Order: sequence, then C-alpha cells, then structure tokens
Amino acid sequence: MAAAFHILNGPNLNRLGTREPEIYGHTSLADIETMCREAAGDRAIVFRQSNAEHEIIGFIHDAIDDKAAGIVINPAAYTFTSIAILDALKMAPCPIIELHISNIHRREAIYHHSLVSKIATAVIAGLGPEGYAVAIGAMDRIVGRPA
Ligand code: CA2
Repeated sequence: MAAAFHILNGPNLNRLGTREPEIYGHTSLADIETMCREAAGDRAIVFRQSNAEHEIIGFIHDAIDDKAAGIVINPAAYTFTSIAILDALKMAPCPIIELHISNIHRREAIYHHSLVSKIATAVIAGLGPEGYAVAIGAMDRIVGRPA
C-alpha cells in the first residue's frame, strides 16, 4: 500500500464554516476531510487539526516517523510566526505543500510573509476549500515524478 499523505491544519480551522464565509466559504473542516479522502482515492490520508503549536510539531514528527509520502499543511496563523514549525518541516524528507484557503497576498500585510514558503515544495492559496483536493492531486503528481 502506498505511503500516506498527511494533511495538517493549524489554529482556528476547526471553526471553519462558522464565520467570514466571504473569505473562507461555508465548508466545514469535516467537509474538507471528506473531500480529501475522495480526492486521495486508494491512498491513505492522515487528517489532523490542532490549535496548539506543540501539537502541530508533534503531527509533523508523526508524519516523518510514518514515512509519509507527502505533507499538505495549512499552518493558519503559525504560517507567519512559527520558527518551530518551520524547523520541524525542514526535517521532513518528503514533499511539502503549503496551503491556504484564502489568497493571503490579497489580505492585510500581516498575512503576506510566510515563513513556511521558504521550505515548501509548492504553495497553494486562494482556491477556497477546493484547494485541498487540488493539493492532493498535485502531491500525487509530485510523488509520481521521476527523481
Ligand atoms: O486562508 C487560510 O487558509 C489561512 O491559513 C487561514 C488562517 C489565516 O491566519 C491565514 O492567514 C490564512 C486563519 C484561519 C481562521 O479560521 C477560520 C475559522 C472560522 C471561520 C473563519 C476562519
């Protein structure tokens, strides 16, 4: 069986679909998980969310220990602040897609400078919740690429 994709989600994303639909849509994180499982087909998906920085670091360590084929991460606000999450991601040997539901570059300046982008294989932003399915399709192609 193919190695899993780990889909990791940061703070407040457990509340998705409850406010600011003009930015984030009406889709809940549970809906997004279903969408990811459909997009992944036979490939195993580990789908996790935490509001705590240390738990997200633990999720990244788990992905490394699990020999994940790829990590898709929406670090939410930690995108812009967390050197600890950046350091954990640097240890991952697999491709990493940084994902944002909104287009962070169209928003206030505090959302413009991602620390994670420095080490991400690719960045997806502004496709709404469907960005997760796009990320899984892209990750499939990335891991299928010859070295
Ligand atoms: O667009 C994204 O996916 C973000 O990573 C979401 C973060 C924000 O800090 C980033 O700049 C961009 C914020 C998540 C807020 O979660 C919500 C929960 C409920 C309703 C609306 C948003």
